Amino acid sequence: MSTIDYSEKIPNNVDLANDRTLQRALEHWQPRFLEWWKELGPNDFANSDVYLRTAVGVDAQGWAHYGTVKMPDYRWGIFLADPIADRTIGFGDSFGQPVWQQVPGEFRSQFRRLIVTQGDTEPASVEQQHRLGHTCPSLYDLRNLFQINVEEGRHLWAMVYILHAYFGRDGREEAEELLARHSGDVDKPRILGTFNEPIEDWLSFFCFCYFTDRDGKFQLKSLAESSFDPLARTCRFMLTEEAHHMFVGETGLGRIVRRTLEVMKEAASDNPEAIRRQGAVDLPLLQRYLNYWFSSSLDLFGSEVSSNAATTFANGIKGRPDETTQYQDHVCADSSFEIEVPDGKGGIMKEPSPMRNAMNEVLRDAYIRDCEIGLKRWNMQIKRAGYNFELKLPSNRFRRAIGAWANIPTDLEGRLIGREEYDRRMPGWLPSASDRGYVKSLMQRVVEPGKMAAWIAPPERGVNNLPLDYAYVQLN
Ligand code: BYC
Repeated sequence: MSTIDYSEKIPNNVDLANDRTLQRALEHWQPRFLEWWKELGPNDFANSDVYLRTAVGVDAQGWAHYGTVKMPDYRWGIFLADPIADRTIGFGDSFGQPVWQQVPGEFRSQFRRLIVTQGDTEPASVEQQHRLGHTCPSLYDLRNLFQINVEEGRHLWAMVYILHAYFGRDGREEAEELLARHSGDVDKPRILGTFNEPIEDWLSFFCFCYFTDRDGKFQLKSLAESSFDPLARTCRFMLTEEAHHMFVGETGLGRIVRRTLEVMKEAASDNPEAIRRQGAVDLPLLQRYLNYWFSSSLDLFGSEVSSNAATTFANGIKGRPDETTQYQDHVCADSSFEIEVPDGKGGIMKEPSPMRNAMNEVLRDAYIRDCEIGLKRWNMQIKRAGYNFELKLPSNRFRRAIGAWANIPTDLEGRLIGREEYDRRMPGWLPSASDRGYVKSLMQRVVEPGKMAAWIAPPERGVNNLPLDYAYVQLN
């Protein structure tokens, strides 16, 4: 097992000290990263002491150390999961051959495109969440936000390491660009749509962690199958950290549902107005936020039929999550996959696509099934409380901006409708200006240890077995 060298300026388990050129290049990038963090990270809290976990090893047990840190002093480092001895290529045309320790020249630009896209999302999310700390519902939540922020910063380091170590001058230039594009910037936006959407309230934040970080899980799992072993190992370790981000999303939304149900019981009403008078999030409002973030996150998988996806699969660049255990056919040269597309006459038709071209859709299908799990749990809570309201994921055809369904008006069930009806009904499907205004009004900061905002129930337990009223952040 490799250990992490913390005496180095950049903690790492990649023996950076023995590659002076690479070390110098990364040490040159490091102050730029810190400047970016200062400008667009949660820097209004630079002097706060935050109870954070820091990676200290890469094995499943005991990989993290918990302690109080000021965020600018967080040790962002480069950690790759341990190599798997004699690992072979798990899919595509080179199936069964030894994995690569260097990027084959002919696949260089395809690899670079995916690594840059992955890398771009990490700082984007920190930028999106830049000001959330000011309206935290509790110190526990504030700490979780900061934990996520520092780890997304570390995930940026993970991709920058790969770019610097394996892509020469192009890689160094791309690493600079990762700090030059900004979420929502009109001239230099982030690459993928969702990462340019503002996250101005905690309901959006929890939806983002639930839906968008889950895309991260699926994409990282696919890249963890890559034939380029350093990329696969980097992504494997990133997944360890990613799990917490989805936990924050799922428990955050679950706690909102729990609090709403308490208020519904107290008010003896499920009328949204009555719930809002008590300062909670009515369930139809929550549903509209789910509609928004789920439909946006679906686009992150790309087009249903994609030549990029076919090429990256064939070339062993990007596989499917759990490729080895979940699938029998790892080559997919002759199989096909049925895709639903608009028939051009106002209906829907099924069309077979070569399996390799349909890989984005295969991933999106698996993602949707994974998203259902939380909804089942919350619906169970609602049912147990005696209400027959059901939270639902909208159809994967609803409000798409990428792929076969881009700009095709459908209702939440995915039925094709006219543009006029679509525009008219949209305010009932997505958060309206008044919904957002109401949610904004709830965002009052609560920073007394153990106290929660009125719109969210406390979590079941604190962080790392600490009590809930522990001062997870000392604001100083
Ligand atoms: N918005 O053939 P197509 C995470 C572009 S999240 C804007 O349809 P392809 C995280 C596409 O780039 C995981 N543009 O799709 C979560 C391409 O442009 P170029 C991030 C989009 O290439 C929370 C063109 O459309 N990781 O980690 O098969 C917090 C045609 O593309 C969008 C990855 O995404 C969109 N939604 O697949 C922090 C993994 N969708 O190149 C972090 C790496 C597509 O022609 N990326 N386009 O200019 C990939 O695997 C692929 O690039 C995609 C797209 C799956 C994104």
